[in-house]
Amino acid sequence: MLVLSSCGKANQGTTTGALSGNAASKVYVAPGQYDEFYAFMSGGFSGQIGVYGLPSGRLLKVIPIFSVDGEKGYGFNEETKPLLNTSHGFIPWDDAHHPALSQTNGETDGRWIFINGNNTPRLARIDLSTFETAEILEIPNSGGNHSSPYLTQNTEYVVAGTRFSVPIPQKDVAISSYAENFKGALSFVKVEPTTGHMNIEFQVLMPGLNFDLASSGKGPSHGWTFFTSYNSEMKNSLLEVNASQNDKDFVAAVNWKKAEEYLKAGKAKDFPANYMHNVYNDETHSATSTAMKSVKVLIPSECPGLVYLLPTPKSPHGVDVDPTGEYIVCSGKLSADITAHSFPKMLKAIEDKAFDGDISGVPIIKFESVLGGTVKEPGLGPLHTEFDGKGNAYTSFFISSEIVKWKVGTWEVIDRQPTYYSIGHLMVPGGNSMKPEGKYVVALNKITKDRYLPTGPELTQSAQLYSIDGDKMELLLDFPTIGEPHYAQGISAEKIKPKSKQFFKLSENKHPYVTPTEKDAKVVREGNNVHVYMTMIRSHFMPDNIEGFKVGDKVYFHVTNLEQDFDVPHGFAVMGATNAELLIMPGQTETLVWEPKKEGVFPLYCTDFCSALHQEMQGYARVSPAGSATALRWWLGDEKPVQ
Ligand code: K7E
Ligand code: CUA
Repeated sequence: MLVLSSCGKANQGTTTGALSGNAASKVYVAPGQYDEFYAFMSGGFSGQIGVYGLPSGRLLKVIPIFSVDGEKGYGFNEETKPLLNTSHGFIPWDDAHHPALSQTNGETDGRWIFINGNNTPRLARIDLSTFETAEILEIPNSGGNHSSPYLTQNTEYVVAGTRFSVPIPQKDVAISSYAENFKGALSFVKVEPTTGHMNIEFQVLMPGLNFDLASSGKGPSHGWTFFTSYNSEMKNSLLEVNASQNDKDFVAAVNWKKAEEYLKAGKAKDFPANYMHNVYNDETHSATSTAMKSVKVLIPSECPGLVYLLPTPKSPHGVDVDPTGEYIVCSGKLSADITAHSFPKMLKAIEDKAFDGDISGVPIIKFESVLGGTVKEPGLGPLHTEFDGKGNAYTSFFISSEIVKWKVGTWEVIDRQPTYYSIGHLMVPGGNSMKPEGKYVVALNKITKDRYLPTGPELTQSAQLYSIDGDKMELLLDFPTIGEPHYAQGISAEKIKPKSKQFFKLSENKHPYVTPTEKDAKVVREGNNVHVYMTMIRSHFMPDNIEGFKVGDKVYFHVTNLEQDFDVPHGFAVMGATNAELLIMPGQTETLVWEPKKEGVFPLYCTDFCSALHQEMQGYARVSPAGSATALRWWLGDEKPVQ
């Protein structure tokens, strides 16, 4: 029996020695020069994406998605709060594993990046012109959105397969009734081609398996999506042992083009479901939440040809379709081999009805009829595979802590390199698309041990960069990452850089509380709510002094950044606010709510060093006791107040 743990060998001498003399020059990006690639790495339990440059490994930005971020006010300002609404209420955190760049004709196009939220099942879309979260969609009938987003070759769909099967619809039942009551939903989320807006088109109601990872077909296999699963034993306790009994589990192959036919033919059932759809609008600079009430569900036993099960050895984890779309590469995490299913053989087996029974009406294809090839004993604990577009595959091995390079079709191992330590996913830029960009493979490691200076019990997470230009992989660089990187995506900088937004046009700002010029600045009381229409520009606020707030008021600072230039955000903070700062981009309006609890005079100031007179960018808010007669008045840089 294999033990799932790191070999964790402390072996620094060897690895330093393994670096060839010119490794440093291969990752050196001279001051003022740009990196060749963007790398987007999931933050795992940080709920974010870290954006790095390759080959330097320099951190460029952290994009907050499922987790609040005080640095940017994300999830604290009124405009972004709705993005984190769910049917369970406001949730300021999630666990994000798999970023997926949008694709056109099987090639990354640099428009959006999607990522899954595991814990409270969600899918997010990030706009790559602003590098900000643009949309979050909750996934109902799901528990642990792990096999997601794994989009199709023209971004027709992003998918969301449930890791934990759950009662559908949710209800109060005995956990021991797992086998009869629990089901696994595979969701297909349609992406509107111009706006990117997501919408759950349909769910496939599967037996109670644990769906783990996914990969959508390409070229000839376009129209299908493949999901690995484990726990074909359908157990609900001690899965470590109980779900490792069967020699083979399954890959579920879903024909989504067929599903579209069934939808058109009215075969889908409307299931009640509660989930939130949250969309950020670049014109109002604000997000809205919509409560959704039902989903369309397809039941495989009523829809022949919709889904098949491919037996796959030893609790498969990763599934990765190669760039030609012919092979479906599966990594049985307890297997010593890598199994590749053949898509053409699968079609033939379906035609010949080469089945080995079924589960809940889903036919099981005979293993021998679908097997395309096996990489024999390449290592221990295979997890994930990426491709380089030259016919080579790179598979990560968690237990033996290495990357193994092998040839698609001949199944021979060509090279192996150790990772430090315990690699999970790996990433080649474009390595999951039809047009991999190659050049590098990045190892995303689970354990760092002795690779960095210690920082108490928690060590940094880490990535390693290898060159794959030659026959042999070459380790070039270690660099720390934010959170726990699971999967990552890489893309040529040229596909994103020219489209990057520099500022928002003030003339297009449709925020309901925009203050377009300093002359429009004002303070308006509506009962206990006080709305401050404030502007900011180097280096002052309008108004900067305000009197007449009272204990018990709810003060809304609606702050508009009037700058119309690149890289001039201003920050806004007020003493005693129980949330975070605002960090406002040029042309944008954001709102901070302040509920003063004490009387006194409290400073407010700009938090982002914006000019030589940044320290002068400040003001005061005077708070009087509840019920006092202090008049509401404010100063627009004059001696005389407005009131
Ligand atoms: Cu293998 Cu969540 Cu993609 Cu991590 S999963 S390793
Ligand atoms: Cu504005 Cu500092």
